[in-house]
Amino acid sequence: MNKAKQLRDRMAERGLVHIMAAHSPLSAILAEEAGFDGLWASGFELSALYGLADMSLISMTQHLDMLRAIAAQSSLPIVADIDTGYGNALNVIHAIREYEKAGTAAVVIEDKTFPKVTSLAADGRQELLRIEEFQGKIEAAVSTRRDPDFLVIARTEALIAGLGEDEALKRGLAYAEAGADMVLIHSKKKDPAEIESFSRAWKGPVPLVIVPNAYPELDATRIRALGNIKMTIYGNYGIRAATTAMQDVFRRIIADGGVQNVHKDIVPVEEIFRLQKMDQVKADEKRFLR
Ligand code: SPV
Ligand code: MG
Repeated sequence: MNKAKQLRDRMAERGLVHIMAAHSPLSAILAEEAGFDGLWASGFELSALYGLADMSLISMTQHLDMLRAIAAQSSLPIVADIDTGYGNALNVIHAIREYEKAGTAAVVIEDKTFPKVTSLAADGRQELLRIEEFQGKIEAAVSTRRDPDFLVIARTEALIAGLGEDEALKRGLAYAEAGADMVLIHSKKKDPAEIESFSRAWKGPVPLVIVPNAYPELDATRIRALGNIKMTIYGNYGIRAATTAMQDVFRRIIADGGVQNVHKDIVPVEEIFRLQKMDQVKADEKRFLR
């Protein structure tokens, strides 16, 4: 089935979908096995994977290459984080064509100026586009998609930029009016009150998306109680989990002067073989190598 339809159907069926960040095909395989509804091709995670800050340094080509590699190893729908759309509305047209061809189910475009700066950094320079200009980018995305199920999600950074709830609501409504299928409201407050208040005040015609990176207490039960949030994106958990595990194991190997202790605490190589589908390789060997 087409992935965009799969994502829309899942949202209709479950009321709330859980989308896990993936920075590699392996992380995508693990997310699918764990039971997530979809994957977040996160700009933050891919930047971190390259050892770079999340500030428009990774090119669209790099992001698309990784997204295609992920799509080749997963049956889950992919929500692509295309940041600002790589420029103005004309760049958005090109991006939507390329991301849709790559098999993406949804894109998230944010209303910051290009080049962007990551949202969660303290004192980040957060400059927003004029509302009309961003509406043009949303309209460009909506009119470019070929599949009407392909989701265009407009992300407002008004709360991140410290402009307050009224501005965030105004922007969300303007973006829905421009044709966005959903509005992503982002916050870097440690307390979910800002998001809960926005959700209660939101009277727009489309549902909301959140990324509870900064306010982890807002769990699925509390999200569902709000009623209008239909997608939650776990935006940096994959790269943080991988970093936690590697930091721990690498430090222990140096401290222990060898791998004699850590080997018991990490997956055996057979588990990696399983994830690499070595069974299939073995079967193909038997069948075709003569
Ligand atoms: C990402 O994962 O790239 C995001 C979410 O956009 S955040 O980093 O919290 O802005
Ligand atoms: Mg991002």
